[in-house]
Amino acid sequence: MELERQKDYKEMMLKYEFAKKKIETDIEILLQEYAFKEGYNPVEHIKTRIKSIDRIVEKLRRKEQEITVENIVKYVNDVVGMRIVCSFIKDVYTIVDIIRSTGEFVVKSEKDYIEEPKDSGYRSYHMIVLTPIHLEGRTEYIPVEIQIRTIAMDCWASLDHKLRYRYPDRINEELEKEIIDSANDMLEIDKKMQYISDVLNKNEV
Ligand code: 0O2
Repeated sequence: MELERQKDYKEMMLKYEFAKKKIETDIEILLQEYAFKEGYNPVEHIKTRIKSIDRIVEKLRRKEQEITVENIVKYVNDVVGMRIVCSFIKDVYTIVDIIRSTGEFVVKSEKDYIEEPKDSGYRSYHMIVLTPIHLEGRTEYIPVEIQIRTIAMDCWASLDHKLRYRYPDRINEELEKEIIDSANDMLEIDKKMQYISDVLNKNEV
């Protein structure tokens, strides 16, 4: 692809690589410190990725934008994406608070798809944070999308993504309803597990 040969494209992708490394380290330190202080680790696992060029192009097309480096910077906030999967619903908000309260990132936007799920049934908490990268003589702020969700929400999202990707034209109204139902089943599991965890926590005191 022509874009990939351009010097400014390569420079932009290098900055995204730096931002990925920076946020991975920062988040790991924040969460390890929390686990040490509280004696409880809310995180199951964390995954960070750089969006593939094909997915970047697809996103720009979806937004009806020309495929240029400027438009990637302007319209694609999730070139660097981090997913934090945690145990219980309350853990999601604990992690959101930890990220909000550190001075290290600037929180640009937040979307609570747990309080207000998407029509598809998708649940997750999204944050776009601006991550500082320190370059020669200057600091630049690179956006990173952080998705925070429970294991149950993550399980549903992975399967939903797989089905939609594999069968883009075969999900009819009936199957769409089944997918939404299964998202609601996952919510029930999350609520039950949260209840059990709360009861056990209370008994511990
Ligand atoms: P991929 O391949 O996962 O990266 P924006 O990103 O803000 O410009 P939008 O659509 O408003 O555009 O963002 P939104 O909805 O806040 O978040 C988009 C991302 O959330 C998606 O990224 C998915 O990762 C996830 N997501 C949103 N809705 C669904 C859903 O119904 N099912 C599943 N499985 N995931 C969802 P991408 O770029 O679309 O894809």
